[in-house]
Amino acid sequence: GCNFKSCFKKNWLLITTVVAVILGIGLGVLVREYAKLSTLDKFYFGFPGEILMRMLKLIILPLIISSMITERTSLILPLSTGVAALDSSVSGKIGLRAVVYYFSTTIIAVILGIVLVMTIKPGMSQNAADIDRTGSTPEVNTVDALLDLIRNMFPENLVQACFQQYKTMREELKSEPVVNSTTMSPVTVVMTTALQENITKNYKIVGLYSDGINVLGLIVFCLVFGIVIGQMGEKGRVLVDFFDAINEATMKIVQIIMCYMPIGIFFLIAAKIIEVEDWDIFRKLGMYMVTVLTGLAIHAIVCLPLLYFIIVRKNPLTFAMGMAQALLTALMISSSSATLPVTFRCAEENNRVDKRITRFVLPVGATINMDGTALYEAVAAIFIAQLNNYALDIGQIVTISITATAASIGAAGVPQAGLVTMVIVLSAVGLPANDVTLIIAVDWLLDRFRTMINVLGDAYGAGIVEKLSKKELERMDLSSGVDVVNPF
Ligand code: DAS
Repeated sequence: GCNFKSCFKKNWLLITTVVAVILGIGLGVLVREYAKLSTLDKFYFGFPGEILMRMLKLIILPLIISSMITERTSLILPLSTGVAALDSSVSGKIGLRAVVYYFSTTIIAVILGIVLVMTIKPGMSQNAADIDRTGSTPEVNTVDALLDLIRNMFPENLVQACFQQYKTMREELKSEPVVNSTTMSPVTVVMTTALQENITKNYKIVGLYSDGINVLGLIVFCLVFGIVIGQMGEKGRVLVDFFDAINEATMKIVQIIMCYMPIGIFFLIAAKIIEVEDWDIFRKLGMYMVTVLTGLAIHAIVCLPLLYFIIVRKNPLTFAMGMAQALLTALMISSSSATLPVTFRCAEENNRVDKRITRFVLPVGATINMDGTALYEAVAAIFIAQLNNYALDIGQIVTISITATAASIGAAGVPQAGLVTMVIVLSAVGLPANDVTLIIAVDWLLDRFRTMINVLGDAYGAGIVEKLSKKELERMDLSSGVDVVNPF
């Protein structure tokens, strides 16, 4: 059940956050009206907020490494040990179906979010003058962008991957006549021509590495590393324990950062209000919330029910109604893990999903299947790009979808975990983490709705995997001689 003290603690943090947002706005407006601050003063004013941003960035590296390496715990261990009632070949099949479901629905959510944020364009200025500033993005073509994406998945140096990522930049060569046969010796003419043919279409590569963590490379390496040490048996044990401990420690540090969050938010928001020139930013923030909420609603009302109906052939609305109490709990406490007991009850008692399925699909889903979080992360990253007039190329958009998926898998099912892992998505494409201020201000609200969708996704997953596994389950019932109790 719900631990009283932890419930209180969660609410305490929520209350201070909301109060910090309100007080921050108030202080910002007051200072703006009555105190004439110099630019330097304004800069000092935001200092406690700057510290919050530094802490969030600091935690990225240990967070990616430990959460991705330990992800095998949720991906592989339940398949072998977690489901006691199932023999290993059956549990393997069910596990595979669940994982396919988790990934495909998360990808659908991410794509939905990207399509919405690119059509609604919440972060774009309506002001034509602003749009003109777009200009100087480096020339990269689609092929370059996609190749960079793959290159980044295979970093050649792990240490370097912690602070640099590969980025092709091309610069048009000056159209000066490079080959001049009247002044050059014939040998030089031949050599220069050969050289020039190596430089495709008068472009040369000017930059190979840029600042920013190679998030994609680290994710790929850590996932593989985690799976490998998980399968090494006795010998790998020490590493598994080691990274589990690091992961636990990292999560504790994240919690400490969360406690500082209200203070940081207070100053960040006050400073933001003091410095804004362009009040349009609040319209944009409103549009951003509308975009996220619309995406979550479409995913919950169209995508998931449709999938459920196509596969299970039962009324998805009845199923969703059966989950109502779990959904409401998720909305209230914004944590899929803490909602888990209620999710179980609703799925098993109201919707009569087989316990052998729910005991596997729901807890694993609560930690790795977060459709709402993935959608939100993709929308937030592209929103920040739009705010900065930062033109994203196709490779960066694919990077956002992959890292948003990974970040949702890596996020724990606790309040605002998605906010912390979002910094990962931003740094993957080199977006300024500072605009997170705006997003932090409204995250406590969006967190609730995305958690609700996370829980709904797990629940539909249980129904769908049960239907797909009907044969195995019936065969097991027959072979073990257990009476098949038909609930209907
Ligand atoms: N609130 C989390 C959850 O439990 C995830 C998140 O912060 O996005 O689902």
